[in-house]
Amino acid sequence: MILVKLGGSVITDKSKPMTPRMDVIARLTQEIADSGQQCLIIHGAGSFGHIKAKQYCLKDGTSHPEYKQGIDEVQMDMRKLNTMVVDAFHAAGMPVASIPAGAISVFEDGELVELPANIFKHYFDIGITPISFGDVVVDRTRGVCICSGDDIMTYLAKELDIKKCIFVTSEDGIFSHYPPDEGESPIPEIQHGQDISFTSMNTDVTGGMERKLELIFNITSTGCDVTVLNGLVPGRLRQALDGEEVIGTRVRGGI
Ligand code: IP8
Repeated sequence: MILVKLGGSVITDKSKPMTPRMDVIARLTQEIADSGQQCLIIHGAGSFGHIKAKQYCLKDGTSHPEYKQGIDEVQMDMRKLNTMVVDAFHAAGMPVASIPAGAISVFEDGELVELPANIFKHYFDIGITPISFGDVVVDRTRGVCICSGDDIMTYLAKELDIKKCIFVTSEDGIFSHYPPDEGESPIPEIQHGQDISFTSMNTDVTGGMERKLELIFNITSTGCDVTVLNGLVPGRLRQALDGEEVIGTRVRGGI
């Protein structure tokens, strides 16, 4: 079982509200279908989630005067993006089951505490690819908060004892400084827990690369290997799914 995250910066144009990259979505879903690997898919929000989530301060709960409208809009926008991803899987000949985090997960003060992993496992066992995504979710402390696709990845990797995770991003891998220099190669391999001092980074509502590496270390702590690669380059996801060496950053699982 391979856990794959299709990052929001790959499947959407993050600089333009509600702008999907339909060609990239179609190609990545086809690469997954062609690999023949049984995967669990999570996707990010990109310009369908982060802009309004920030506008309505949904990460911090219900403090914004128009938070109800915010919850409604962001959940609806995320379902629109999810439908596009689901349609692309169908076009690639893969049956999928959409499982919105907002419908089944519970947070406490910004931490994911409940997500019925058995539902994902059940669909997987009967040959249907489960697909979830970053969402607005209930939070017992804050009222609501934002669940990142990365939170779902971390939770499921632990609960389902996953051995391989792939983060499909819009960059070649993890770099120690951002933005990377023209033609610079990513750090090819990072050991679990290795200290990387980032010199600058892009941030969005769920944090930047530093937070991502923290989450990745959470995953690798269970012995799972993580690969971060560039999904804008055709074939790289397929290579990683086939177990081939690929340009990217590999974070070794360590127990
Ligand atoms: O793009 C964020 O998910 P991510 C979800 O995986 C929302 O961080 C709704 C902003």
